Amino acid sequence: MALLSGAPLIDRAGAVLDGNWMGRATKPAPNLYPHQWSWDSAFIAIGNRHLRWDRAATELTTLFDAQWTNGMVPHIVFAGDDPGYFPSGSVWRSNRSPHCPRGISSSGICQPPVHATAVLAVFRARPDEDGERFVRSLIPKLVAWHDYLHRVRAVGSPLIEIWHPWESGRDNNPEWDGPLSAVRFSPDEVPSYRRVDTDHADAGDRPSDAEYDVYLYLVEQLKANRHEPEAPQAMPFRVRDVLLNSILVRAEHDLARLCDLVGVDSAGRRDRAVGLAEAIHTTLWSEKSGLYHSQNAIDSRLIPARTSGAFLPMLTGSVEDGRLVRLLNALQRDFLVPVGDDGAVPLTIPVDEPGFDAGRYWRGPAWINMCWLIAEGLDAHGQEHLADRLRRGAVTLCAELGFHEYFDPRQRSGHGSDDFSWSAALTVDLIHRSGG
Ligand code: 9WN
Repeated sequence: MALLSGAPLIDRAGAVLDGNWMGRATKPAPNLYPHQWSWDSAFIAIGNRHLRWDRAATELTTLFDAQWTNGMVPHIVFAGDDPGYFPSGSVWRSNRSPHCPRGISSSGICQPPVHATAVLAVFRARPDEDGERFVRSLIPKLVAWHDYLHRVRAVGSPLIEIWHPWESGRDNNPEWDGPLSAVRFSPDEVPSYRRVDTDHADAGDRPSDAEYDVYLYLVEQLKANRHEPEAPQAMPFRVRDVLLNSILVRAEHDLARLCDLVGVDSAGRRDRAVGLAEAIHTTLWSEKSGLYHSQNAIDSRLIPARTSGAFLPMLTGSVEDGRLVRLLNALQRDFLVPVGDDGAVPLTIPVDEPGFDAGRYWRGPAWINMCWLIAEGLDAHGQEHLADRLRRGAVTLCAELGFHEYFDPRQRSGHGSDDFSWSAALTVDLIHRSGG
């Protein structure tokens, strides 16, 4: 499948990645996100491996240099106390945790673990001595990272919990509205603050002020617990995110592959992946909606919102046939918007879902990383034709409109930041892999 005539687009994508390079890592966007973000770095490395292999490897090494001693990989590694982003490192006070390495300023929460998948991709682009050295240096860190998730975040279930919407990577997705509305606090429990994201992006594309208040309240709760609560059951927001858990299944398999490649013992990793996949299939499937959902860990109920996260369990490679048919129908009927010749991209939520907002982030628009991830899951179930449609749609949007953070595919408009790194990087990956 040649996606498009790739060369000029790859050059433009490379220029975005070069422009956002900070010396040892890539910022997600020039102004809106001036630090290193965890899952962004994984997507960036997946693309940059085709252009600047050394940078792709350095990107991930830098991220894991900031790994906490308990294994957590922080969602932001701050490049100084840049006033252009809020909340900054001085708000997070990660040094309150005994686990945060000295001299590192980071947030105290994490993001979906795409990293083993990224390390495997980077290795495959250079399967020589350099590649092996890189893999060997990261395997113990990936093991510690996955172990942290199972040890600290699996509370009364094999499924991993998030304690802040930012940990999902899909911050103001409607899935979190219900659990967030149950978080009670008084205004004086949120220190006064000034948002700066709306200095760089249209306020209509960003979360509301009320959402920011809850985000900040949850940060204060985590800080009060020195970022690793002794009683996680008491955390006010606890969700078993369908996307994060599905990504971890794929990452466990990829970590086992990495271990096998360099002759390191991978005992138990595949069993762990299979066990987690089983928990996803048993707990997060709704026969009524014909979709997977996240679960509110506080009341054990599935969160009813229909979102593109519903398709991520395909990353396990083990969705049973009857369910697969229902997922594919829902994807094509309710989520996909046609783009160009035989391309399509999934909305974050269907147009008729309560809360749909075509331009507001994670409440409607299409994202390039979600196209990439869902296409991987489709491949894992023999649905290569549909996977290619998504890949073609993603590349077409970036070719036509530029490397925006997210897109309204119906109006053909770009939203959020321009020159967004993972849109550029994943476009490079999609074109390379298609032979374009
Ligand atoms: C908070 C950097 C990050 C992405 C997330 C995206 C957005 C941050 C924000 O930007 O979140 O982490 O300030 O809005 O939701 O997925 O990693 O690109």
